[in-house]
Amino acid sequence: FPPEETKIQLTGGSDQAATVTSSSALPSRVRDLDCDDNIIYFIKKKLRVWCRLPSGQWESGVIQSTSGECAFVSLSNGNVVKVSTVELLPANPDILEGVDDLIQLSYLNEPSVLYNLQCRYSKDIIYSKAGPVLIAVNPFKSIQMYGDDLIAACRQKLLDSPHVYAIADAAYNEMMREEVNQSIIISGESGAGKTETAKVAMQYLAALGCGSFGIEHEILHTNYILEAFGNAKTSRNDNSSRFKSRVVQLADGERSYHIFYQLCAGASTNLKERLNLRIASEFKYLNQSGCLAVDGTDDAQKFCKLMEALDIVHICKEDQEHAFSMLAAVLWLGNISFQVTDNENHVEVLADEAVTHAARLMRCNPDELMLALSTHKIQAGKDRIAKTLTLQQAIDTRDALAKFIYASLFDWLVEQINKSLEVGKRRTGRSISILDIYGFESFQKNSFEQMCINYANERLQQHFNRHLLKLEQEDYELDGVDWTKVDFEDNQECLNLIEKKPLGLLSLLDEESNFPKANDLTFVNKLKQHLSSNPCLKGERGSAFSIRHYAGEVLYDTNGFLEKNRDPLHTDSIQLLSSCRSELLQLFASKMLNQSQKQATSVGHMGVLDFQKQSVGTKFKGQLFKLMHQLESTTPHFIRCIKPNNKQLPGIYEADLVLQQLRCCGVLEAVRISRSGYPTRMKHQEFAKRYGFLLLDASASRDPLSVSIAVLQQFNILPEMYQIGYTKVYLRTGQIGAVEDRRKQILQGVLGVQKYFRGYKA
Ligand code: AD9
Ligand code: MG
Repeated sequence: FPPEETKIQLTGGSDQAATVTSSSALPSRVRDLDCDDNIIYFIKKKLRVWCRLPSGQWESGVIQSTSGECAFVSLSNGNVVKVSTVELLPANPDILEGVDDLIQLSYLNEPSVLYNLQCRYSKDIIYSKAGPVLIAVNPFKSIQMYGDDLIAACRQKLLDSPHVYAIADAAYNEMMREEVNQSIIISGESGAGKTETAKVAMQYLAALGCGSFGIEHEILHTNYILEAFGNAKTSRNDNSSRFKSRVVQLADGERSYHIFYQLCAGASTNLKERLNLRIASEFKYLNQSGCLAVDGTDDAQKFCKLMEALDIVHICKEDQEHAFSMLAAVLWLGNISFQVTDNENHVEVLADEAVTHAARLMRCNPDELMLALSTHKIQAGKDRIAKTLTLQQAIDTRDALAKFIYASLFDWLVEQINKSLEVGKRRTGRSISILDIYGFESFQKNSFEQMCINYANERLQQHFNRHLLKLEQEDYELDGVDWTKVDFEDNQECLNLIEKKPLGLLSLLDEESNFPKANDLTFVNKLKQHLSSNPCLKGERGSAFSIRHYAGEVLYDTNGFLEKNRDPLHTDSIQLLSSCRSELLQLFASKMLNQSQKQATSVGHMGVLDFQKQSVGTKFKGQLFKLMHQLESTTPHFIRCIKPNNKQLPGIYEADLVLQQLRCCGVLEAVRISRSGYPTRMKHQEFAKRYGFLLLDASASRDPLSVSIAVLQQFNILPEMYQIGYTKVYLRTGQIGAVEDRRKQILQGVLGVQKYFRGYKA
C-alpha cells in the first residue's frame, strides 16, 4: 500500500450526503480498503484510519482485527467499535497534521481535509491553501494575523504560510510583471467572511502604495462609507452586504442599511432639525421588523466615524448634507400613508407631516408629490389622463420611489469616492479588482432575491470551474502533455435553465410580468411546461419549483416573483424627481432617463417622456454579464471563505457545515487537480530566459526547448517530476524551488553574476 501513490479519490462521503450537490460532481469512491491486503497492511502497521460512525461522524482510530466485511476499530477515546470496512478511510500520518496546503496530504479523503482545517483552526490559523485556492475559515473573533509587521514580512517573502496578504502580493507582482489586470474573487456563504477578507486584501495593497499621496489611507476609509450605506443586519450576519430592496421591506429581526440608524442616532441637534429627523423607531421603514439595534454596536459613535471617513475621502460638507437629506427624505416617504376613497380601493395621500417633510427635503411641491404617489398618467387615444391608483399600487409606487432614491444615492456616493481618489493620482492603467460578492443562499423560504443571488453564484462558479479546471486540463492536452482526464462538474445546464432565450427562466418571467392576466401560478406552470426537460428544474407542488444548483437543490416560492421582477418605478415618479429643486434628485432622474434613452419614445403633446423599462431580472443579468466580461480579461485569484458555524461564534467548528461548503465551492476538486498535475508551468522561452544563464555548459545556438531540458537535467530534476510540452515546461509541486533559489543567489551576487552569465542569450 504505497502511501504516496494514493488510489483513494476524494470521496462523496455518504451517499445521502452526496445529494447535497449533484452526485455527478463527486468522483465515485474507490474503496481501497475493501481490499484485504490493505486491511492487513493497516492492521499490521497499526496505522490510523478514519472510521465513519453510525451518526455519520468521522472519528480516527486503529484497526484491531477484521471479520468478513467488518472491522473492529479502537477509537482515540478508547472505545472499540465494529464497522463495515467500507466505512473506513486511511488517515494521514501524524507528520502531516495541519499542513499548509491540502495538496500535501497523502490521503485526500474528506475526513482528512476536514480534520486538517480543523486542526489549524483550533490554533487560530484560519488560512490554508487548496492548490491555487486560498481557504479562509471565519474565526468570529479578532486574531493576531494582521498588521504592519506581517505586511512587511509578506513583502519580503518571509511569510511562508497561506495568507490573504500573500494572495494580494501575488496579484500585485503579477500585475507589475505581466502587465495584466488582476482580480481577487472572494466567495462564500453569507457571513463566511468575504467582506472582512476583502478589507484585509485592501489593507495590504494600500500598504504597498505607501507614501503615494496618502491614498491608501483614503482607500481604507471608503470601506467605512460603503459598509454604512451598503450593509445591514440580517439573520445570518450582523454586517451583511445587501440588496437595495431592503430599504422598504424587512424581515423580522433584521435591519435596513446601517446608515439610517447611524444618522438617526448620531446626527447633531442642528442637523436633526435641518432634516426633520426623529429617532429610528418613529420611521415605518425602520420599525417594521422589531429590530432597531445590533448587539455591541453603537450607532451614534459609528455616525461620527462615518463623518470622519467622508471628510477623509473629500466628500465636501455640502455634499454630505445633500446625502443626509436624501436619507431623511427616504425615511419620511416611508411614513406617507394613504386613505381609500371608494369601494374600488382607490386612494388619496393623507396630507400629513410626512408629506410636508418629504417634499421639503426633496425640494418639490407637496401637491405634486401627493399626485405622483396616488395617480398614474396613461395614454387614452391622443390624450394623457390621470388614473387614480389602488392602495397596493400607491404603496408600491411610494416604495419604488424610495428604493430608487436610495440606490441612486449609493451609486452617486461610489462615483464621488472614485472621483476623489483619482484627483491628482498617477494612473498606470493597470488594476487589481477585488470582488466581494454575496454567497449562495438557501433558506427555508426562497424568493426572487435568492434566485438572483444564486444565479450570480452559478456564473461565478462557472468562471471558477473554467479557470481552475477546464483551462487547466485543456492546457495540458493542447500542449501534448500526458495527463489523465479529470471529470468535473459543469454547470452550463443550470445556467441555460435560467438565462437561455427565449425559453429560459428569466425570459419566461419577463413574458409573464408583461402579461396583464398572468400571476405567479401561471408563471410556474409555464416553467414546468417549457423547461421540464432541463434536469436542473424540478417542479414542485403549487406555485413552487426547485433548481438543482451546483451547490445544492433550492426550493423557490414564486409568490411575488412577477411583482418583484417588474420595475415598479413609474414615469410619473421620474417626472416628479426632474421637477424637484434638489440637485441630486434632478441628477438621479436625468441618469435614469439617459440610461433608457435608446428605447425612449417621445409621446407628443404632453411632453412626457415614456421610457422603456428593463425588468429587474433582465437588468441583473445584464450587470452580471458585464461583470463576467470584466473578470474574463483579468488573471483571477480565488479565495473561498468558509463559515464554521451558523451561530457567528468563535471556537465552534461544525464539520458537516464545513464539508458542505467545501464541496459546494469546488475546493476539493481543485486540490485533486493541482496535485495530480503539474502546478508550475512556464513557456520554454520564458523558462530559458529566466534560467538559461545558469547553465554551466553554455552553447549559444540552443533553442529554448533544449535549454529548458538542459536546465532541468543540470538540476537533477527527476523525469517523473516534470513534463516537456510543445510550448511549456510542466513541473510538479515544489520542483521550481531549487532552480529559483539558485537564480536568486546568483542575481544577488553571491556567486557573481558575471561568471555565470555566459550561457543562453534570450
Ligand atoms: V454577506 O454574504 O455580506 O452576508 P460576508 O461578507 O461573507 O457575509 P463578513 O465578511 O461580513 O461576511 O463576516 C461576517 C462576520 O464574521 C464579521 O462581521 C466578523 O465579525 C467575522 N469575521 C469574518 N472574517 C473575519 C476575520 N478574518 N477576522 C475576524 C472575522 N473576524
Ligand atoms: Mg459581505
